[in-house]
Amino acid sequence: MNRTALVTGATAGIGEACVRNLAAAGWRCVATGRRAERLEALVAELGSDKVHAAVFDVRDEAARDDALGNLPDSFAGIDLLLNNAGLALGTSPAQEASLADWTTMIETNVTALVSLTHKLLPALIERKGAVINISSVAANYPYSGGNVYGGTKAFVRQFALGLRSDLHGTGVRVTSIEPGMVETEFTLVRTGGNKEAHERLYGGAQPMTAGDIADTVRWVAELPPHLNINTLELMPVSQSYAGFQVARG
Ligand code: NDP
Ligand code: 8X3
Repeated sequence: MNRTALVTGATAGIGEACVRNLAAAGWRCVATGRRAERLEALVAELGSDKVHAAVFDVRDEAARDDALGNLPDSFAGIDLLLNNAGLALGTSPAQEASLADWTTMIETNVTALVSLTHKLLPALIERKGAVINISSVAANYPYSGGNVYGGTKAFVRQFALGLRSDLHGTGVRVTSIEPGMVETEFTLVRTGGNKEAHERLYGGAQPMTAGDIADTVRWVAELPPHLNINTLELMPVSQSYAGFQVARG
């Protein structure tokens, strides 16, 4: 097997687990993120023949183009774009939320994802490759404090479905994966490093692991070429839907 994946947000959580999983299955991985030391540690651990570190902020198109324009030959043909880099910032209701946080989420989860996908589409079409977007259950079920984060993830899901229509007949596969609660650095990032909030959310809940999502990503990526998973939503057994709210008075 001689395929290459570009995994955004590979310095932690789901992206890092996907690189480990795909590399173990024989994929080459271009692992991206801002924290160079973490990417270098992955390369040192998994081997420079399997993993190439591309350090950039996904919002910085010039840095991205520089990093991706200088890939070693063996990593240059991308067969799978895994759009994973993303974040939530804040849990406040919209009327108390920070506009700067909203802008950061939109720029990272939406604008950068769209831009990278646009850049890679011609090559993906040429190679009959695949795009996997990491959306979220927050795309499908609104919750208080989810406001713009949920909005960005709904975009990520709908963009995948639209791409699938546009790419009809090209052989390129597109999937939206929509996980519920996964224990990663996500809540630390969302709360500005609040370890208690992290413990409160995941403690005793048996959340999904990043490895669970990586297994799913690899399964989707390695399906026979005539099969496309359009959307795939998954949750831990301990998580389910809540009811509607009613304000009285
Ligand atoms: P982590 O915080 O553990 O990892 C996030 C990754 O995204 C890091 O590698 C980080 O790299 C990268 N990233 C964030 N901002 C940027 C940026 N501006 N430029 C480059 N890379 C960036 O969280 P998860 O692994 O949980 O999150 C991965 C994806 O999964 C996200 O899109 C998230 O929305 C989604 N998701 C998460 C769920 C969960 O419960 N954890 C559930 C559903 C979806 P670095 O900081 O080094 O740049
Ligand atoms: C992350 C899952 O439920 O915290 O996308 O929004 S949730």
